[in-house]
Amino acid sequence: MNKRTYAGIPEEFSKIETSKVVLIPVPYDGTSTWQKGSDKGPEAFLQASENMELYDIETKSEVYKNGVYLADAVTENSSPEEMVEAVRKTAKSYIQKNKFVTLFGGEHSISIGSIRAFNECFNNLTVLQIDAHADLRKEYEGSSCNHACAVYEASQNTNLIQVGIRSMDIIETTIMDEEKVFFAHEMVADDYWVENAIDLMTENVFITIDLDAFDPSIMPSTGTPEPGGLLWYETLDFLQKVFKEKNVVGFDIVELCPNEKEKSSDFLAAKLYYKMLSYKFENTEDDDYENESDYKDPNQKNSKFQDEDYD
Ligand SMILES: [Mn+2]
Repeated sequence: MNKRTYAGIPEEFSKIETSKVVLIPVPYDGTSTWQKGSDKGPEAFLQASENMELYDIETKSEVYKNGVYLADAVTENSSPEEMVEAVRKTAKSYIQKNKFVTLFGGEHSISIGSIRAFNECFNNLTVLQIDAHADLRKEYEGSSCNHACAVYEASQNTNLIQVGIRSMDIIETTIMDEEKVFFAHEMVADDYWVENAIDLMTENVFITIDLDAFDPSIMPSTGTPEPGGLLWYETLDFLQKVFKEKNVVGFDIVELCPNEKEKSSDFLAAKLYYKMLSYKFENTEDDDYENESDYKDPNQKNSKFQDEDYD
């Protein structure tokens, strides 16, 4: 039997040796507090991806031809701490192979592991968190690896930028750096939040997207939906600018909590993932081979992926 490939792409584009992208599924839902089910997220995401058309109209590209290797899922779930460590190790092993590493959760606690891996491999890392919730608790329900603590560590040892936030506990105000937070209620009235957010970023950026950042009208299948969220095109516009102006070193997408009767959320997640790859590799396909050598090398920690000739 043939091995399953991401989005059903041909085997020639799915081999580890030649793929520029690695996708690591992390079907973990050990600490969620309200609706369970984000452990089913990766499977729903992969199924939706298999039913998605692979030509991206906007970037006029077929990004899958850069190769996307579907890694074995990280299934460690003996404890939140062990899961985080397994995610860190797995992600780091592929970063060290010079792959563009992406992860799909699972609940948001998996990002503690992804962020650790990227922070170990890249200098002056910015973590861009797009999320409805602040996730800044130092500890929750006896663990520092709870989903409510997803970016506490990042707030202490990376340049954390928070976008779309509209729910938090008062205790988190003592940790939050409001200068680097874009609250949803302020974003609606601010024409400059995109530029302002990008101005706060260092060169190397890891993006963590909690799907509950999106408005529940377009993303209902998530564990803790919050009204007043981001819409599709404003989010894509922001992401495209980040990919263009910064060296995005990897990303994760979390908290898809699939619902049998509501498949559009699965498709949003699938399309979002593919859009982000399309933005990452925009400009590399139609041009000549020179661009190959521009591909980021984690050993050149501050190298920029695309620096000129962008239009
Ligand atoms: Mn979150």
